[in-house]
Amino acid sequence: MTLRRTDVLAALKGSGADGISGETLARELGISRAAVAKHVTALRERGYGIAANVGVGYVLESVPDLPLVDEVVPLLASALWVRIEGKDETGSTNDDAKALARSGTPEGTAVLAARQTAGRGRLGRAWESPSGGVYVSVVLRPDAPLAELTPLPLVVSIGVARGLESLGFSAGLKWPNDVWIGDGKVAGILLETSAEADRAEWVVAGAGINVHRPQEPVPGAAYLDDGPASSGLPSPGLARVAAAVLDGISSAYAEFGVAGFGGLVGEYEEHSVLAGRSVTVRDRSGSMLAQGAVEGIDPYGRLLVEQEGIVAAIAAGDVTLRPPETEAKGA
Ligand code: BT5
Repeated sequence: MTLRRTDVLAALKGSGADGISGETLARELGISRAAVAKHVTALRERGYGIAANVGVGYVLESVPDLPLVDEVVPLLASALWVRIEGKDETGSTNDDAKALARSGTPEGTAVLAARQTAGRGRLGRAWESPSGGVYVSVVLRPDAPLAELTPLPLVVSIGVARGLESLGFSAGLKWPNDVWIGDGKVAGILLETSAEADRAEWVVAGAGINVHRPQEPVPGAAYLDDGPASSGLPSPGLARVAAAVLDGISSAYAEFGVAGFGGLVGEYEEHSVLAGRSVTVRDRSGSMLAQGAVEGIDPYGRLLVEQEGIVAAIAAGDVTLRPPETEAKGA
């Protein structure tokens, strides 16, 4: 959104139910009345409800429930976020953030979208990205050897979980990169990195968060809308979710920078939905890496699975929970 449009919006918000005349707006912002009218039209096109009342002027009546930059930025507490781009629709915010990263955008750049047409998960899988969710990708430039960055997806997951907890939700973590609410996946995280020699040039971390339950929900998915009913909280708007998640990522990333994953592994384990569970872990081709009981996570972010008295430390893979009856039989 252009600066002037942002200024018009801020003035409308500031005037509240009293409203503000086009003439006053034009004078205060040093622009023509025609320019004011143009910005008001553009804001309406973005979903803002703005009435034009005779004798009063413009009155802001409603703000759209969208992760718009102008709604998210005022809610952010962290100073990490120096540049935020917003889109109604895009292919993948990870692709947009990667393009910005390649062109030298600073650490702390974020790209937000209200929906994606080609949202991606890991290993070429799709991420369903209809309206009603938050899709955000951030550019990080960690100053560390690549080998130390393997736990970064777990760090970002902790950040997303912190964000959701700050809104009153109880979030669980499923290794390596899922955030759960109850029995379902509410958010997924996708990291993509470019390295030179053994140092990361940039890392793009994308998170998709399900907020409003769509008409065709993804099987096995959770939506934040489902959570508050039991907790008595109102469903948060998309801008609040986006800001909370960005601030959560920033806080976990800052701690990772100071103390490494060793400082966060306890928090990961406390939230792990896999603790003590019987699981099967497969690699990208579907071959089984391990089957057994989850012992925990090590300080490198690897999943520890005990099978027949031997503990395997697994750096990457897909985990399926074995049904409780299988666990009981195996026990
Ligand atoms: C992930 O992959 O969970 C990473 C998802 C990352 C999405 C964000 S959105 C912003 C940024 N831009 C992108 O293009 N991507 C990132 P993975 O662990 O591979 O899980 C993918 C699987 O989750 C799919 O195969 C489905 O089974 C399931 N799935 C797809 N859409 C879902 C949704 N909206 N909610 C829950 N599960 C979903």
